[in-house]
Amino acid sequence: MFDPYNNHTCRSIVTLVLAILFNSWSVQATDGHDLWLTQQSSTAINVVCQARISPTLAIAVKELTNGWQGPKGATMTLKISNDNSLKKDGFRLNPTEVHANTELGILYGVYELLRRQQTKQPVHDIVSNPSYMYRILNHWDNPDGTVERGYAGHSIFWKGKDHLEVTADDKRLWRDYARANASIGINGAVLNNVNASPDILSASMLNRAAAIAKELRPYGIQVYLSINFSSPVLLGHLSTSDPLDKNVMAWWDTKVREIYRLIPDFGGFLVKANSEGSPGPQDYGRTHADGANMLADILKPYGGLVMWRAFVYRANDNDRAKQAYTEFIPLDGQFHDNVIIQVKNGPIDFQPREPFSPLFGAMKRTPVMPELQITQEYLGQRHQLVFLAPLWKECLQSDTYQQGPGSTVARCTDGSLYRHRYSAIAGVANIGLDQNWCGNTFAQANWYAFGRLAWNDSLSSRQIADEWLRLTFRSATAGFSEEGWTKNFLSPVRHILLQSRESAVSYMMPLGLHHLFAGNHHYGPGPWYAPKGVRPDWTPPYYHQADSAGIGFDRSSKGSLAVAQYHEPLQSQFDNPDVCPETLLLWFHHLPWTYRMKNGQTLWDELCRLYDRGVKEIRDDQKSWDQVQSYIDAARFTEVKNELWRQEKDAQVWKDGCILYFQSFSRLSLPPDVEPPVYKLENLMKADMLQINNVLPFSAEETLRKDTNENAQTGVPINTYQK
Ligand code: BDP
Repeated sequence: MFDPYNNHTCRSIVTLVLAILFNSWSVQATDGHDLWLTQQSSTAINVVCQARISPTLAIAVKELTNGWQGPKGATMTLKISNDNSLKKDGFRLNPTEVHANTELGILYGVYELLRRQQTKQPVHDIVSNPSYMYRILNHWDNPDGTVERGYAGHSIFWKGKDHLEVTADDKRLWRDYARANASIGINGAVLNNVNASPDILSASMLNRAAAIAKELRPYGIQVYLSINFSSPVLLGHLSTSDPLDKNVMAWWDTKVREIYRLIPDFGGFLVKANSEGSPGPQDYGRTHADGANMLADILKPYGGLVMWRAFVYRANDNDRAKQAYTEFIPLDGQFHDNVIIQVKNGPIDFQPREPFSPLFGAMKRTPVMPELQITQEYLGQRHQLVFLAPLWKECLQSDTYQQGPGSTVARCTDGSLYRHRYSAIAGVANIGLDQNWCGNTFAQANWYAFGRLAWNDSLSSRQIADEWLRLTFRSATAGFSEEGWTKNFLSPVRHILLQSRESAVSYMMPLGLHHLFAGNHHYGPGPWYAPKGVRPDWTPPYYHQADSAGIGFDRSSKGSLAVAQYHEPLQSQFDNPDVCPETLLLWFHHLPWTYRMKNGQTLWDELCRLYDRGVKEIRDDQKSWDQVQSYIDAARFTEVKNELWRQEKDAQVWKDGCILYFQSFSRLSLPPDVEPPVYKLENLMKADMLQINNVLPFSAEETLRKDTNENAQTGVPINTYQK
């Protein structure tokens, strides 16, 4: 007789059906568009607003009314005050009152109050001031609607020159975007790519920028534009863009007037100049300071800023990591006071791990703003779960020693140590037209983390992860007990988040290795990648320097001398492999394969073990994720499950590609506890590393070869294999 409980397949089906039913009854599905703003409330509240209701205050009242989780029928007073313990956007909060010196301060206070209610944190006499005055997203969006290094669909702002009309849908989307930003304290958006098209300053594009600004304004988001330094030539048809030329200045003057007529609270310009082939003042024998100051002087009467990027490097220099410092330090003190120098967190380029840029703290007479990358260009893009708060915290907490111990990057840039007029921080956005904005559910956590850290750079990664997880997932599981949810969902998923960046470093570039990508897509591994004609500093061998003697870039006093750009005691520490942090060892040193690590292992064995550990950690994540199935809706569960499946495969390719390639130099065998590779180096080297999914492991290759032979007549192409 058929006995369902003795039949394995049947038992699985019964379990699956029960799981689906249980899941669909108890967990509400969502498409992720609401981000971390998922809570709705039906608890009544009276809001007393002691100020004239403006669009911003109307939003504050609406948010409070819709999201209130406190006692039923409570009264909350919103009040403009004159409190000198509060900075411009700061607020004071207690269970019955939010007060601030500005309307925006009140809005931020309301969002904080609701966040505290939803994340079960106490609300009593809280004073909160932002760490940075300007908390800005940089969108690398092009006027044609594409997004450079964007992995979440097309631009939310631009659709091409022939689609500049503003629709009701556009406006709704921009308001949703503004609301999400305001809820985490972001107050600025650069609307276009740093590789700026001159068209952005055309009258028709400016009109659209003005329409965007109009929707963002009530939420306190100022708009900025990236400009092309050659705009006077390219758009204005002048014969030069020399910043000291009178006609050029007059052109910019007229353009800036036009912008402020359309956008009275326009924030200013972001400029990438003389970097990666972009035009700049050096094309005319002028300095970065000449270029930045010319624009700054024109913007100054309107209160506008110039954010001038220090991401500069030339081909054929002996060490790309040194160049920004070399070019900018001599200019310290020459910039006018509405110029801020925007510096990427590391000296090279948003790698999984870099030391902090030596410009932080070293530029003392010019404000410097950190530029972080939210879009995961070098960290698995939309396909890998990597929570970036730990990476950013590592940079912000690094001690530069520039003003004695405790001179962290955060304190050198947020106004605590250097009293400049302005302080700012930027994050390269991961936002696009995808329904959930960011390409995958967990990428939203990085947008959230950037905003929270820009507001409070002393928050821990764990605090941010906890908040985000609660805000994003808890309301859909109202039927689950607090205890069960915390134990079975919050803690394991928090662990996945907090470990994810270190896992990515392990399976991609441990021990200070960097830029090992197989080409400009910056996705899969290619330590071997060095096609003829490509600039050396755009190829991995320039960075890893592997040879039969060892591996790593010698930036010590015997090498490129990059260590000299750091303040003591870091300079001596980085210079000596015995005391250099092992996480940065191969960033600063070229060491023998048999070099002894602190744990007694050889460098080679340690490298292999770290690659191996990275892969295993993703497998652990997969197991943990499977356990949380009943706490999340089926769509998001499956989405993350699939991505983790892919991430494990990617990690394996990274591990095998790097270990096998480096082994061709080390000639050493893998330690016995490291799992042997499943790919062949020759196949990895031939494969398209943007499509890691198409690379075949050994066993699949064998099967395929057999199949293809058998099906020789049908002509099945080799790449039709599907796992
Ligand atoms: C690199 C990106 C490139 C950007 C550049 C920049 O690959 O697309 O234009 O940074 O920040 O990491 O200017």
